[in-house]
Amino acid sequence: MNYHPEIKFYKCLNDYPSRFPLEARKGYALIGRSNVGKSSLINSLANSTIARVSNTPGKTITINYYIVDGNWYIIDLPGYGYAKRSHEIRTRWDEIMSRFWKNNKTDIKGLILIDARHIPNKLDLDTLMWLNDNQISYIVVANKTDKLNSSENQRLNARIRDSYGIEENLLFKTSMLKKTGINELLDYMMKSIAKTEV
Ligand SMILES: Nc1nc2c(ncn2[C@@H]2O[C@H](COP(=O)(O)OP(=O)(O)OP(=O)(O)O)[C@@H](O)[C@H]2O)c(=O)[nH]1
Ligand SMILES: [Mg+2]
Repeated sequence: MNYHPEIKFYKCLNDYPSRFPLEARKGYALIGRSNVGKSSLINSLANSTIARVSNTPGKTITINYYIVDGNWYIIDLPGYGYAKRSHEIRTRWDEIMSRFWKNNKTDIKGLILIDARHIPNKLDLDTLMWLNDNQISYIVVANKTDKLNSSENQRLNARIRDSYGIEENLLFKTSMLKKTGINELLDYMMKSIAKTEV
């Protein structure tokens, strides 16, 4: 499959859920550490440069909504865990995230994007636990697989399955650099959105 949906920038929000758009009812929100490739993923899915990619971690500090084929969202959430951010910004990030999920009357699933090279740290595990506690369903996408050698690549599935406790069918491996794994991921997302009833 080499289908690319029409993905358009929809809205940028930097504040509270009273202003969160509710026009479309479903979607995926990208959750991940800064610099893991969230914006790159949006560009790869769209096959065009619509999201800003940067070498400066923490660039995306707003909530960016993209609308896919006119009826569901991909939401680029601010990357978490950028060490240089102040405590105050970090607290605000937590608050925005918890309001985002709690007040969203739409059916938004999580797409946890991780760096394939790294094992989860406390922040990752806390985020995971928070999603579980709040019954938000999610998939895990291990990106930057181009940075792994072949034996690391072979061990990747088992490593992620063990550290994230996720079923294999909810685990995807991608490289935005080499453009691998994107079709499989997109295919899954489109099917799961089609099945979502809201
Ligand atoms: N080698 C490699 N580099 C990647 C890949 N995906 C993204 N990058 C690079 O990683 C850097 C960060 O990418 P972004 O897409 O801006 O990451 P982000 O998660 O949106 O970052 P924030 O918005 O800061 O949270 C950029 O230099 C990308 O080119 C990949 O699969 N392989
Ligand atoms: Mg970004």
